Amino acid sequence: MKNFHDRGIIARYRQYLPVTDATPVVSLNEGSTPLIYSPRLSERVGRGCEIYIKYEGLNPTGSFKDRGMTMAISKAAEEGAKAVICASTGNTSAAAAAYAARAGVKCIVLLPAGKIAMGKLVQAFMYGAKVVAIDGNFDDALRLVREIGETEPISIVNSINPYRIDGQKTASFEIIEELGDAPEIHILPVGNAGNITAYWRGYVEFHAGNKSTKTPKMLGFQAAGSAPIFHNRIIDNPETVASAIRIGNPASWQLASNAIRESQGAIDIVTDIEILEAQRWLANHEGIFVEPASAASIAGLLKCVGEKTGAAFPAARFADGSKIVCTVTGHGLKDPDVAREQCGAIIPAKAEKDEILRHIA
Ligand code: AN7
Repeated sequence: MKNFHDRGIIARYRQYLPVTDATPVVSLNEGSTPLIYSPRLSERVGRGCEIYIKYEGLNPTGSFKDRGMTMAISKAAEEGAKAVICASTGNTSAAAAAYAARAGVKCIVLLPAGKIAMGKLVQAFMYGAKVVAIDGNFDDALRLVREIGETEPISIVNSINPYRIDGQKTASFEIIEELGDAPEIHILPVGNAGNITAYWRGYVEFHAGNKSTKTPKMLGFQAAGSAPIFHNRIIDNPETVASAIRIGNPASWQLASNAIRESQGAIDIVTDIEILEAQRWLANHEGIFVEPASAASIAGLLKCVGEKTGAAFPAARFADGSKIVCTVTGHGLKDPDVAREQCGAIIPAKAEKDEILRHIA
């Protein structure tokens, strides 16, 4: 049998991950995503700063969750699990369903009814998961998953599963290898707060291993209507157009707070209007289409740069010539409905050259 696992994050970073020869590697060649230089964002920030976009939408299921899921499902398979379960705002369930399909284990996903972007919902079905939509939000779904995990022989693959964070930290390794060092600043959207925790762990590990000379300041952005860490209290009814980060009681709250504090970074908020503007701006100006939650990192950078925005980390604190990485976590095609609402009118025309030329003049 051919071994196709020479790609994927477990193959690339095996020595930094808790796997052994007994671990069956369940991979879809995730990771090694592009780090794209953004000339227009660099221009907007100015003072010689260089802005890079880590485009995680190019993972196999279209989001960064694949990095954690290759680990979580490989370990579940090693432990002989017959079924896995997760709560999700959509991307975790898509990744869990895909990797479970590949491992040949049953997958159950608990979703907040009516609050999952269409692309993610159809992914869970197509990969063959059992899809349960609860009459509640993500936080309710995660509580139920914890309760089910206590009594049933089903492995939990939410980021309370430590292997998830281990897999996701590999994005930092890639960035350090590509830039030749860690950036000065790293900006991320924050929902359940696992990813900012994971990136920080990756940066700290490579710094400790002398693979970088510094660690970045971690800047996290929550949606204004779903900002428990920013407000330092549980949000009972979180709301935002960025359904992926519609979370009121993040599982990795404390770890994320530690990452932000230890890195001398900051947590801040962006409004839905700022998120959608950033989403359109990035697609229009750099040709990078991301889902709304992902655009929170771009909206966040623009908030830092803007005047009188009250940013928690204003750009005056960026050192001249800083390298700044913004992670964009999921592909724009995940949420066609929110994107469609922002599109202009389609131009109807007869199939005639002259008429078309009149319309496009
Ligand atoms: C596109 O899929 O929580 O702060 O259940 O899908 O690590 O939670 C998704 C989160 C950012 C936030 N961007 O990351 C889920 C889920 C996108 C996301 C986040 C998510 P975390």
